[in-house]
Amino acid sequence: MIKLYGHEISGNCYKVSLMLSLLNLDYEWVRVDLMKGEQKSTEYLAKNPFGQVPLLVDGDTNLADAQAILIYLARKYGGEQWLPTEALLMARVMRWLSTAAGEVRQGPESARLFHLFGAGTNINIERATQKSIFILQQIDQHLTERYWLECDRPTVADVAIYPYLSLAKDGKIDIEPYTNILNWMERIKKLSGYIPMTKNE
Ligand SMILES: N[C@@H](CCC(=O)N[C@@H](CS)C(=O)NCC(=O)O)C(=O)O
Repeated sequence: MIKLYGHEISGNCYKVSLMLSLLNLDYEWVRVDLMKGEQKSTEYLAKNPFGQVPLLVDGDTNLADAQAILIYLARKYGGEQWLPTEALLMARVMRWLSTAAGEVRQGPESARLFHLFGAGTNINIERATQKSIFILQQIDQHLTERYWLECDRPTVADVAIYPYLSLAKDGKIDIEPYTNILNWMERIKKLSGYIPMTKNE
């Protein structure tokens, strides 16, 4: 059975558990206690030398990084639905995975980390807030005439971007002005197999 090593507070782990659930795949949740530093234990570093969650183990396959795991799951178990193979569509979907690991991480993800764990995180909260506003405006604008980030259906792009936007309030980022994002998040919540983040607790 697939194993997901993760922690319930992590939006990156939520990306993966959400994808697994949307694909209707059974998996075992293996809790890695980030507060106790279990991700830096010798045993865990042997599985993921980066010392981070999420980590997916599927048979002999051992894969770290939420975005990489989404690609793996979509291609291996999701057919064409979640990750198109046509050159331009695939590139457009991949662009959102980069945005998740780039602008969204520097914005809402960092703001959340700061407000959950405080100044010890060395995060510049003014900068993270500014970056949050920038990327929320961009995504809201992008969604003006779209139901999904790309294609005419949900893809890994939506799964990669959704978690930290839905958690933006933890970072004291006001999402209310972004009506297109709010409507898009409601559509995601209605997908068959959708689970809230708390399912990991
Ligand atoms: N690029 C990685 C980043 C993963 C990451 O930052 N994981 C955090 C939790 S969200 C973590 O493990 N932090 C603990 C640490 O770095 O010690 C991904 O997208 O999965």
